[in-house]
Amino acid sequence: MKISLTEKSALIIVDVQNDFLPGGALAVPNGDAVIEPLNKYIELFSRKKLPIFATRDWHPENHVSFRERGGPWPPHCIQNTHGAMISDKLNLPLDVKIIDKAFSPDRDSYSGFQETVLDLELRRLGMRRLFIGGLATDYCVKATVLDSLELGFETILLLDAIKGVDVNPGDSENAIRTMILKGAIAITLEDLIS
Ligand code: VGL
Ligand code: ZN
Repeated sequence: MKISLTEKSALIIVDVQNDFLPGGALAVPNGDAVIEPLNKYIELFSRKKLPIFATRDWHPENHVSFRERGGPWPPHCIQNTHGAMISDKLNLPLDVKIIDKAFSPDRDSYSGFQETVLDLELRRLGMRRLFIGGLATDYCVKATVLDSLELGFETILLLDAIKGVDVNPGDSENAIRTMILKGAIAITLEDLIS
């Protein structure tokens, strides 16, 4: 499906952090495959001076989602550690807007909108159309896309710039199906008219 980059378009890059990449504490299989396509989207948005946001999973050391507290995950993305840093292979512009999330010890949240200023910032800038990619398809990308739709943004899922954890086989496919069912428009780079 062809879609154009309007002046009200923003790019949202979800959690492309060292811990979610090969060698990281919670590596997403082939997670690094999102970097090259994301760099192409970044280039297109930068060229048009459109805003680029990058979210970070930003947990305290004792976060409730960690196994030692009964959660499902090994410790990952601990605030200010190397694992929590956004990959330096991503060519982010200097004026990228970083959105930290899931920073409360006793609450997990997968969405970039939950308890953050992302919605406020996007509205302040007059953005209506959000292009969303990153990691992981079946967790933070899904939650961010569903909140984006709920908040009334035109929501574009970047199919060639997402990878999932797939704790259960098919989780990512199901997540993609759900996002599309709820109204997300799935595209790849060649669908973009700029
Ligand atoms: C994520 C698992 C745990 C994600 C974050 O960014 O998708 N997944 N925390
Ligand atoms: Zn997390």
